[in-house]
Amino acid sequence: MGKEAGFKVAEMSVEERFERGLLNLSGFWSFKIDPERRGEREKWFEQDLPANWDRIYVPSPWNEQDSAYTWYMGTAWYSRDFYAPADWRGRIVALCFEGVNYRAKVWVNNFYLGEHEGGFTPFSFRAENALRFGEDNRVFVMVDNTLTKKTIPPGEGMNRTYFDFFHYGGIHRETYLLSTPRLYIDDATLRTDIDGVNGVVDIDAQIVNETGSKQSCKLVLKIFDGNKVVAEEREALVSEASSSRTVSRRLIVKNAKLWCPENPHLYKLRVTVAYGENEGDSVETRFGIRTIKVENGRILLNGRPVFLKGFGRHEDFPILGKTLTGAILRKDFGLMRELGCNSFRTSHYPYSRMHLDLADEYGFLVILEMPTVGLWQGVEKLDDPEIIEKVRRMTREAVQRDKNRPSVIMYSLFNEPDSQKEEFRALFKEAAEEARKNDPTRPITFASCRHLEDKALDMVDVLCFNFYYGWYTLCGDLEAASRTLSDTLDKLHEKHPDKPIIVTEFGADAIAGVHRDPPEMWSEEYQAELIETYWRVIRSKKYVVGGHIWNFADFRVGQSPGRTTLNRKGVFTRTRNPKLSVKKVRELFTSTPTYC
Ligand code: BDP
Repeated sequence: MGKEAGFKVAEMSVEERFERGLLNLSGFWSFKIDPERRGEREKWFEQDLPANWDRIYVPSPWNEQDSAYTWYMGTAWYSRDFYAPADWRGRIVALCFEGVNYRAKVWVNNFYLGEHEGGFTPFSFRAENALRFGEDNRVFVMVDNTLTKKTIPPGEGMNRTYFDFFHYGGIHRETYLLSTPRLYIDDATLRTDIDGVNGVVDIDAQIVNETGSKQSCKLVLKIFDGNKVVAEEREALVSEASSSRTVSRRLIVKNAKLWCPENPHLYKLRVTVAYGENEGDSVETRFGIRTIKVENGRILLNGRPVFLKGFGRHEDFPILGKTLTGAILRKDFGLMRELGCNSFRTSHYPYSRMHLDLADEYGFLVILEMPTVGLWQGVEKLDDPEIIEKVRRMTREAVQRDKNRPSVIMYSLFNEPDSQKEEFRALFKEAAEEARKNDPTRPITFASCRHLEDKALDMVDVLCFNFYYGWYTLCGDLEAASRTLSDTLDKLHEKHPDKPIIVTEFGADAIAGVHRDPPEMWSEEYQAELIETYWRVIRSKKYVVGGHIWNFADFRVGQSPGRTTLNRKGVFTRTRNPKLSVKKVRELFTSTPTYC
């Protein structure tokens, strides 16, 4: 029975939910490239907006919005005005960026707010002291996408990247202002476990008091299944002036519905802290109740061994560059589901929140990869303290963002590093320490192309390998490729018998419309045949627990003699039209069960 008409508002608890203020800054911004780097010296952030600045859409890289910017690498300025609501006065306000490639420096009303390096992880700056509430405000963002041997990923030019994807520049993910009261929840972390039929949810809520005085608070933790509260805890606590404290509690969800690919059931945790007359803050995080473990050479999801079938992907689409909109993502996930995929790797950087939201909702098993690709020719010294600091920080930022997602089952800390060198071990140790410190629950790995020469395989929980027999070596010879793949896998397994193996990359370029009988490299037939050949070997090895085809769709790259404007290893074209191999992949994936 629903609520009766006579239900009294007074019966609703005050602390139920407090809304945060959010102001989305998507839209057309003023834009000017600054190839001579005059802007900072000439203090462009102090000026009135000159009428001759161009317009650019945020969020989206600048490259494909106008051909004048396609190959631009350097500094560019963004600016716009926005109104700061009058009732935000007295609150905390952060200016948040979900992703800016690669460096950003930010000013609001001539105040310098700060800078950030790294294109694929979020950052924010406190802005309340710079803002004028109830008035218009002006923000300037200076973005620099210059590649060097010390950027991550590294490179020396748009066509001299140490990674194989196009180096887009600009504000490519959402930007917004967020306001909270002065006593707020800074973080809510949760870990889940299974106890018989019940779900165990361990929650750490971090409460920060910037009100200037001691506050008596009420903390409410609620877990929702749809609209229904299925577990809850309330308690009184005192928050000291200028304090930050973490409250850890365990909630039990009776008869829990476990999150898994065939039923990705999501719960919602709401953490509320109420204080004073009627003030407070609430945050919500979706989660799934599931466990992930690596045991006896298997990856266990909720105790059951799983087999990962899917793709290495990229965020790439014409004009939008790295900004995959909701409609494109929906299309991609629909295609992946049709093919029978249950998994993908965020090769080679953390994807957008929206991207991973759909993975949570559709039940994909995601290997979250860090932007640490190309750490070989690009970086002369793997033990350079500057590199170590950046690797650690980017790893921390990524793990912090995605630690509550059920879809993320593993962290890949590098793609194809110089792991045949002894020095790589020290760098891997740093990255692994950072990942485990921020999240001890998920297995870690990296994608190796050094195979039997690799010196760091003992340090990972799961072995991941990229193979290109039949493409970069043993060209055109799928029989030899099959034999070599099989032998190499067996030797790797012999060396590391306790660790499960995933083949994280294998594939061949196919130019849509090129056909050859018998199959030849670059033809659609050859791509389909290579995929089938690899899949046969992968499935014949008990210790191999997954295979990811490289790549889901063709993607843009820099100019080089080895690429015809795109990397064509997609089974779909860049605009998601199927190549011949799609039919084959559907056959192979749908006949491969998720549980092995
Ligand atoms: C692998 C890289 C990937 C490339 C792929 C290729 O991990 O980024 O796109 O080769 O050459 O080595 O297609």
